[in-house]
Amino acid sequence: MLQEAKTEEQKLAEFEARVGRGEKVEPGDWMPEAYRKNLIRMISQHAHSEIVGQLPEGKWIPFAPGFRRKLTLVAKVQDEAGHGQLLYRAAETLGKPREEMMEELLSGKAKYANVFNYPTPTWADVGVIGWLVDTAAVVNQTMLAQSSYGPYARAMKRICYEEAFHIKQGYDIVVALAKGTPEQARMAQDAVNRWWYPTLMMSGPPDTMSTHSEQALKWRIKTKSNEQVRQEFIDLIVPQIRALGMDVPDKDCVFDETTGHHRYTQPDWEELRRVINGDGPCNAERLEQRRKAHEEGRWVREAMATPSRNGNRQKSIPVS
Ligand code: FAQ
Repeated sequence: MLQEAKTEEQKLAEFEARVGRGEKVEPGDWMPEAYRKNLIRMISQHAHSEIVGQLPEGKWIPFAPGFRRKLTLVAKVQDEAGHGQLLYRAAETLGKPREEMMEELLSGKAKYANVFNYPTPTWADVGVIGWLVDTAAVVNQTMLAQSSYGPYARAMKRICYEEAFHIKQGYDIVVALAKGTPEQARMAQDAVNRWWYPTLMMSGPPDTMSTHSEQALKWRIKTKSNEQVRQEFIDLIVPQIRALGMDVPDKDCVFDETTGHHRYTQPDWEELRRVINGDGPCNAERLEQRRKAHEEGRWVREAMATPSRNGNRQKSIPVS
């Protein structure tokens, strides 16, 4: 028993030494149970965010102004679906069945990014999601590309590459509006005003309120704290907003010469708590749409699971 306990201790010491040297942990490797659980929690929430994240912008596909805007928006939304697939696969390598993750999302038990529970009433929202939300996502994911868990870190590299295109498509929409008619410029400013605080909340609660950060940082699941990531995003985006002649919605957001960073007003953390626990403006609508899509896709899953005449499962969806 003592020997067994010692062996576990040795395994942990070896694991921590490996992670400390910056080596990657791979699916078959020994890992502490708490490391596995924290990763499953985070990666599955991330996967759900990509899937639900298709909805606020996806709504605008039929109304995109012109063929080229429609094409790029369709491509972006499809990319998010692909990111969800990559991330569910990464979580599966840790032993979590995909069906369980789906059930947790559809039953409302699972969390996903706060930001996708806000409405998109105008075309400017599509631009501002691509520009602001994807920039915040990329800042965080560039950090996560250094994660100690190999499959997650590798997925992040691919995802960041595609998200860089999303930022450009969002920025391009906002530039057109900001330099367009006064009404279009107002529409862009209004969208920035509405998305500012939800986007700041994306990086998670302040470090003192964060439950998982300490362990995640110790085992290099994350390599920066929530506040470091948020600050990096603000320092990057504020000059971009001002360069477009737009206002940063926080009047106290000023560059502080002594710290070399922008100061900013803290978001309403009680609002974050409410939104991620199911009580945001669009939570019910988003989950209802996901449940409907899941039901409508049932025949595809069943067709894929049905053995063909030669006894194999279908490898691709029949086209007729
Ligand atoms: N939203 O202890 P911490 C994207 C939860 S991808 C929802 O600080 P942690 C692409 C947290 O889960 C966006 N829940 O947690 C795209 C925990 O709950 P639990 C998604 C949040 O994990 C763009 C509790 O609060 N990105 O946008 C949030 O150390 C455009 C305590 O918090 C990722 O998921 C929040 N904002 O740090 C797609 C990246 N903040 O599990 C479509 C991976 C906190 O105890 C269109 N995840 N919570 O019940 C992460 O980096 C981290 O999980 C954080 C939170 C930073 C989100």
